[in-house]
Amino acid sequence: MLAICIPQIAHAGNPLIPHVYAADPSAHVWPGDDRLWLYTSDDRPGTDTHDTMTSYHVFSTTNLVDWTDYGMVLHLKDVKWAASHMWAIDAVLWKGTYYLVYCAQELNTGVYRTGLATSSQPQGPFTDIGFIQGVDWGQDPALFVDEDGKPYLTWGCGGGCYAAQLSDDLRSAIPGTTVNLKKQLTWVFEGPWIHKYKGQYYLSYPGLPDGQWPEHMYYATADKPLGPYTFRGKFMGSGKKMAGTNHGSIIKYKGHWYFFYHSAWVSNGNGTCRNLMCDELYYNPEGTIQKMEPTTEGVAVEGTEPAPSRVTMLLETENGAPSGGRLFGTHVATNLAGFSGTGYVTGFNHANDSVTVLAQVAKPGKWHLKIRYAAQNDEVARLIVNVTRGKEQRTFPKTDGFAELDLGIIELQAGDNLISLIEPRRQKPTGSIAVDYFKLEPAAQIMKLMQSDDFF
Ligand code: FUB
Repeated sequence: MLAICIPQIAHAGNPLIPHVYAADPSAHVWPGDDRLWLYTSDDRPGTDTHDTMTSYHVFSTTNLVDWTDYGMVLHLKDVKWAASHMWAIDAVLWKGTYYLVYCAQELNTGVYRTGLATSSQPQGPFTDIGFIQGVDWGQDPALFVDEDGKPYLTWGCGGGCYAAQLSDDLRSAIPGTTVNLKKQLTWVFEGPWIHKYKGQYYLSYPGLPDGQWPEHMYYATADKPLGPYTFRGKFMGSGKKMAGTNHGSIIKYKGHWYFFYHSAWVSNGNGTCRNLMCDELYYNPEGTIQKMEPTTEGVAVEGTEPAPSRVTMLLETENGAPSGGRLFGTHVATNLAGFSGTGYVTGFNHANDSVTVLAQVAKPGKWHLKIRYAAQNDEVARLIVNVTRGKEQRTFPKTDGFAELDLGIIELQAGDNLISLIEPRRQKPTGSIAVDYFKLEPAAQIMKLMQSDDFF
């Protein structure tokens, strides 16, 4: 008998990736990589202001359902020129290097600058290299590279919405190319994003109708990236538990167009504790964008219901301080084959030598912890979560190369969690353990818990 395979359709669900407060998603698909990447701002649990934003997060997926959270990838403490307000963000792959393109208020002046930070990998962590020259009041940057390879930056907030062509090293706006698009973009307030569809440039942005909050999403089109733009209208309004702000990116992935944006569904409407969202975007035959609304189903994906978004936190030990972790007495090495990321941490040669990673979550809850490591002998190490004590001594059996060890369930608190592996005091350290990464998965299914009072 001939079996006919009909792909079944499920939905990824919204909010997307609800375990962490994140906003302003910039979506990218890098050449030669089938993953979709999200570069996002971070909101602090419990805050009631955007002024507490100090870092950025990166996520990836291959199917819009299973997401990897790489944790914090850049923090204010590592940006010498910046004082505060690490707001919206973008990223670009430029001449083989991944750049985070972000904004922060400059020390002493309070002026928003557009910073650049680089990494050899799409998931970071990123190292700041200073801000782009000639871009004043550079809040909400987005970097669009045209098909001819020319880079354009858009940015702005209430006072204006600007675009300029950047120099070949991305470090400055080419003099004479900056245009203020404000008059061409009805109600524009902030968050511009350019994408190209059928040869036309689409500039989408959050705007304030009649100058009134909350923000709605509008767009305009042009024949050239720097305009002039023609206003086309609204494609998403606001609604229940939206955040007041909205901000997002439009991208084609595996044959479909998507709008990534944010809401405040997880925080029950607190516009400063936002979560990511995604819905499919459709064009009319003449190229206008169809009106859309935030949906709870989210995007359609292959599979069977229920297929709510699932997440794995992958915290690479070698990232250390740039990702909010810490190495004490230990060091990063690359000699052993088979590590993930850019290395592993080893050299636990003295009592209390340690490696610490940072895990950030929106709400308290139980997580399943696995650690990937290699050891020439059976090893013992202390596992400490947020400086709690108890039965924290764990055995790490001898391995043949790198292997994952299941360490069971740990409890995370809302916000920052420091998870450490520490060389115990009462043993002769051998230093042979090599720790590759910490992996965390929610102990219960995310969407089910989201719907209960006891989310996480
Ligand atoms: O996330 C902080 C600010 O809120 C962004 O820069 C704006 O676009 C708005 O989303």
